[in-house]
Amino acid sequence: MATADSTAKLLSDLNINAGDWPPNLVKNLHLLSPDEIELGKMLLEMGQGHLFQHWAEPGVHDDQKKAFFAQVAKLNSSYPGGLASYIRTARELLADSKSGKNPYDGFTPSVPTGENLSLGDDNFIKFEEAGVKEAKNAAFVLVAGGLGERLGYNGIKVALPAETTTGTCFLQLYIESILALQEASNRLTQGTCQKEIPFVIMTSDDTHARTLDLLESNSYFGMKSTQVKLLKQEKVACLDDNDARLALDPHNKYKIQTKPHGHGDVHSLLFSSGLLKVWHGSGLRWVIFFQDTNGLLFKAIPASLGVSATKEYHVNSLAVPRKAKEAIGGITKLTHSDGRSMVINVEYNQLDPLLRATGHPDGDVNCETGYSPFPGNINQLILELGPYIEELTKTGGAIKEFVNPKYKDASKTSFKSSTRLECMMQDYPKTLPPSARVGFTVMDTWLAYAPVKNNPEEAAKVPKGNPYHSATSGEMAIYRANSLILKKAGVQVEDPVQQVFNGQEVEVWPRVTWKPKWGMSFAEIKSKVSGSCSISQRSTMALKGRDIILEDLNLDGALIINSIDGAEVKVGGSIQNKGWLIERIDYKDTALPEELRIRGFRIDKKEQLEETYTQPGKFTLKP
Ligand code: UGB
Repeated sequence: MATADSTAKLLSDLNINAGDWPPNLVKNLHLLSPDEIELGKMLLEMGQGHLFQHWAEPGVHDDQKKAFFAQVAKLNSSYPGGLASYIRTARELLADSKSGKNPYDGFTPSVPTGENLSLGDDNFIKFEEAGVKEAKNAAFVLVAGGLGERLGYNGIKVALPAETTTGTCFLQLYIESILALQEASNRLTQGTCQKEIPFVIMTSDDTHARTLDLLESNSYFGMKSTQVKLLKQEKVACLDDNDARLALDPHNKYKIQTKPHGHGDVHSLLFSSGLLKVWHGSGLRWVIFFQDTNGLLFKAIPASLGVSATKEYHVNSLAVPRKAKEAIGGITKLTHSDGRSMVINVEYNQLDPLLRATGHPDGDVNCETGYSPFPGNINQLILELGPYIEELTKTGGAIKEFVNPKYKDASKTSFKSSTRLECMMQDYPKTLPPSARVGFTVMDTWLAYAPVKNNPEEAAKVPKGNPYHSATSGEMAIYRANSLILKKAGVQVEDPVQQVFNGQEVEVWPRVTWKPKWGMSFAEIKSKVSGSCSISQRSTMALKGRDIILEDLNLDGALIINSIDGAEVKVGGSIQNKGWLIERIDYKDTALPEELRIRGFRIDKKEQLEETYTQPGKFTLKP
């Protein structure tokens, strides 16, 4: 009786009419704290009474009832504006989706202005130098919360080897690249204080523990552990119908079903972490965002950062030439009839209809260059920190969301399975004022973009000529880029051969790799190559040290050099051995490790010349 009395008192204190509340919740009210009751009130006001329909009598499942409110509290606090705001936005977006509203209604697309760079020319070298100087004023942010369902790999993607010649995984490559940039930048600007570039990794429940473990078991790949921060994104509530009724987990009636919200979460997480203000206070000027499996990315970063600094871009999107209808978004200027305008990524499936609807009867087609005039978004962004903080202070980091329900039928009244709101980090400019300086930097695809996203079966189905975006193509792209860079620096690199692995035809160049500290910029690489050098197609070269000079080197086999900073090694002469061969393997052969199977080949290390230099000094390697 005491319970019924106290419940009645609680209800009257809270100004709640018991008749308005689900009886199952009222019965359990005395179990709840004032904060939990407030959350319950909010849920009921937002039309979520169904969540309590299955609640048991007090004394049964009480722990699960408390766990339910703990989850609601988390969902509420991790979303800008709280759950009520999430539900309101969901209703609006679901109504728009049902009515088929075009998100670009009233906007006319046009080609925006940006910078087109070509490796090694004067412009490129000028921007690259400016970028290396600026790098010590940058922070890097890797979005790595996605599991990569399309790749079907069992581990986290950043643990995958970017290439198997050295076995360097993506996370190691990224960390070593940031450290190399840090060193090059501090060296170039000869600052008295040696700045450390902060590195943030956005994880999710799917990736957090394994990312932390990868870092810890490898001593953070040489970075100070204090330089790295992990920010975990939370999932968002799933929606069962057009009224945005929250979905319950099919296996647990005291749990709201959740799904990933997308990489756009990175902005609100950075904002709420307080890091942006700390960075600003310590004089940083740029935040550079990147994705989990692009082994070429850091080849494009210095010059792109130079473009940002020189052109004072608030937002700079890295882009590659895009074939019309290719499955990457196009960077587009959108001008509204009311005068608003923005430069934004328009997803490829929306660009063609948008063009057709706005006076371009052929839609998304190539221009005289053989490419679409709209550059392809590779989702690496450079934001200027000051304006970024200003904008996030207004928005709290909330990014324009979208919803993509799979409807049961044309009436669009019910879904095949629950849906949720999603957001993308590249949609950040959508809320910017027209005065914001938004531009892009285009570089050749071979230099800047080779992600690992597709599993062998899917990659093999990609139409000929289109990128596979597989582990096979991602690794081969690294050898190709390094070979082409050396070629540009004056080395005679033999032409590639075509080979098929896992049903994908790829160019196989010499397997050339180097530690990022060997060469972060084209100018630096060029300065480390002299005389007449040549590398045959069947060769492998791994330069694992900073101060290695190639001089009159003729390589036909495998050459591996390990050296500490300060050991200056001049390598030349004719090096010939059986080398390292590429051996084809079948991805279905489960006796082999998954990270090899998904490439369709492994490296058979027959014979090599390997030298290690552990003392500072000047050395010559000339067989
Ligand atoms: N990611 C997260 O950190 N959290 C999430 O909730 C989801 C993803 P995908 P997607 O490179 O060509 C993007 O799945 O989303 C991370 C752009 O939107 O690899 O299909 C995840 O770990 C698209 O415009 O890519 O497409 C990964 O690092 C185009 O540019 C990153 O987000 C495309 O990438 C991307 O996730 C591309």
